[in-house]
Amino acid sequence: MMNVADNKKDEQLEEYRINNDGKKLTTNHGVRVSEDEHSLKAGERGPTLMEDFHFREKMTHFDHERIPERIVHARGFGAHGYFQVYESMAKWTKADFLQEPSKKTPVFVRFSTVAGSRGSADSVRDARGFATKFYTDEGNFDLVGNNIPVFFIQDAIKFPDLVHSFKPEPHNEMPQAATAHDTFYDFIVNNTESAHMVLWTNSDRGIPRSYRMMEGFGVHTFRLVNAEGIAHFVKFHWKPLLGVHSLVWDEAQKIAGKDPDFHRRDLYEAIELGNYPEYELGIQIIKEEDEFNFDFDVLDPTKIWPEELVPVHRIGKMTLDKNVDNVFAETEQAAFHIGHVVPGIDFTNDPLLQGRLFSYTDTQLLRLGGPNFQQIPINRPVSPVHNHQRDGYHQMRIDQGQVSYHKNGLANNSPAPASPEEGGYTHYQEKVEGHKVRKRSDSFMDHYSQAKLFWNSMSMPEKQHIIEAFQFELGKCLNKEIQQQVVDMYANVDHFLAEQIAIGLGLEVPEKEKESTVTDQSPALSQLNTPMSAQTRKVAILVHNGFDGEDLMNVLKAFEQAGMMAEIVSEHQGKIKSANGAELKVDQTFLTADSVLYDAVYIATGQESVDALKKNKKVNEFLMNAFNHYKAIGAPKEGAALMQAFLMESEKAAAGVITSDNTVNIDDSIEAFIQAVAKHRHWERQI
Ligand code: HDD
Repeated sequence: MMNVADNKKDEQLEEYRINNDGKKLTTNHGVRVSEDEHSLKAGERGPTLMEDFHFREKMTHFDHERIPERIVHARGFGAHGYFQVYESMAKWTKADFLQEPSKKTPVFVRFSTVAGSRGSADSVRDARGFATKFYTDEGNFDLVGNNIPVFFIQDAIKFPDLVHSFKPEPHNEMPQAATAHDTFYDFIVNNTESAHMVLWTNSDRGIPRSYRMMEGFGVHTFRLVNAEGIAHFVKFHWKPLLGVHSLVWDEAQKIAGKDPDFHRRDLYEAIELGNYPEYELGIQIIKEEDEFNFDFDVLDPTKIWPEELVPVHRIGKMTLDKNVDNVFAETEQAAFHIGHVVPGIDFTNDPLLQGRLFSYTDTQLLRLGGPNFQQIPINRPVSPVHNHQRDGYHQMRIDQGQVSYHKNGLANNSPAPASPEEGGYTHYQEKVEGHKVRKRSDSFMDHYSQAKLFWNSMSMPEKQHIIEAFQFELGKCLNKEIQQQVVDMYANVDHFLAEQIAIGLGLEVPEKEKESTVTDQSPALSQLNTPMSAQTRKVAILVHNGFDGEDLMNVLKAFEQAGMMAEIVSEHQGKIKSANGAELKVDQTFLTADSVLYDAVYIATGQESVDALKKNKKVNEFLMNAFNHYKAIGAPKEGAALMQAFLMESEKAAAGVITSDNTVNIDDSIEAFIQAVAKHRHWERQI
């Protein structure tokens, strides 16, 4: 972890941290309280007295403890960290935090789901928010992105409609945190610019394995501007070093019940254990003069710039190394705004971006109760703030002096505007002229080509998941016409996709002629082409009394060396004994754990242990789910017997199930198992 002296934001937050250990209880006015269990009454059985200021204050504060949740991205989880650039980006931008590799810029990241309310489950099908606040020496830069590089709509004026359509339906407030309902798909078929993004949300991207294994995208085209005033179009990416990986849908649904906090727990635990999540910042650059040289409009937020066409330069790395001390104070009160930019980073005329520039401050005024939300510790920049803005609810500053206006003579015109050389922000001088119109450019009208590009780029298992996701989502729609309209809409993308959805729902298969003619692929879009690693993967070791102690010690050592995390799962908590009488502490039982909460399962060796596991119905369910969710299963020696029922199916079914006979050296099977874990899932079983 970056030490405090190294991190200006942490140093600043330290001033606000309160340690209550060993302290005396007081009111908010600092008066010590002598009693906190009984309100002040007129007689032991008498009425409570108004003069009980401690009761009144405690109750009033409690009554006011909630603030409105975010209208979107209500459920989120944040962490602190830092960012370092690999080499100076001076040729593209003058942004100070992108110049010096030795400079560590503090960051705060909040990950979120979009549709669900604050108490909803983490593993729902949805886009994920990926919002980063860089506390730079020149002020805060917020990169408020998602884990999907495109958006549903092209113009911000449609955002309230989009959100109303995916939120629970107003007449019965169902369903929670899900797009599988009529109003959402009614919106989609009537706003076909969404075709591309809906393909992404119904792909594996909609159910990430972990916030640590998820890409992030700024989505919009921004500008980088260098010291000479030369601008380039830019798109921002976050690339997780652990690769991009997802759950399977059945698993995601089960997790929503078994552990609704699955993603926040995963992030929290990883950071506590020192497995700091790392993401590289990538940029794609297009020269201003090349603006019209592509078959997409660079201002259209429903389009990607295929990486094979416009390469992603990895320019630096972000490390998340500290959990928050207080979720409400930090994560809930964090206020991101796409308009928070620093010199060297500027906007474009993307109509979605332009509208967002209004919405974010507006929403904080309500949510955080007034215009001084920038002074809340998590939002405060580490650079100095001096201006003539005054007063308002919850003003924390005591600005001194007689003068609160510009220009002034009484205070020598201070604080005074800074020249560009002194770090003053100057807007890129783009020439704009035009008629006032409520219109969209024709160059935004191709809604299907990139959806087809995405589809073409998927591997077979990924395509199968998309088909099943549509069958599920539309299967939950009550209106048959809407279902058919979605199928007809996707016939414009890919006929096979539309046909498969139609078959699953008993609908009419549309004609083939409509299908997009795009044949290109972008391999970078398939998650199977991202890094695979066993590091930080969580394994359940199923074990019972009578296990082979020596084998298990070797297994635990090997897992640790591979950077994996193991939990001992058994029938009851407390301790179990090996065949030789060695004791082992149990972490979870078959009641508290479930295979959906692990990346892989390992059956410990030892005849007595395996025999006991065999008799347990829950073990069978554990293994069946792990198998059906394509996870690596280690079942060497006696454990192989537990896998017989699954392995009889076919050779493909055996993929990722590591067995061995009793004579084999355990080390070989451990190594094979670790490699199987690194593959994330064994999709061969699907076919
Ligand atoms: Fe937004 C929150 C991302 C379009 C209006 N948005 C919000 C958050 C993220 C995004 C990650 C949560 C920030 C946090 O953790 O506090 N939003 C996006 C992306 C978009 C997008 C990637 C498209 C490229 N958003 C968008 C539009 C509008 C908004 C078009 C309105 C014109 N977004 C909001 C908001 C929120 C918000 C209502 C709710 C809470 C908040 O801002 O602070 O203002």
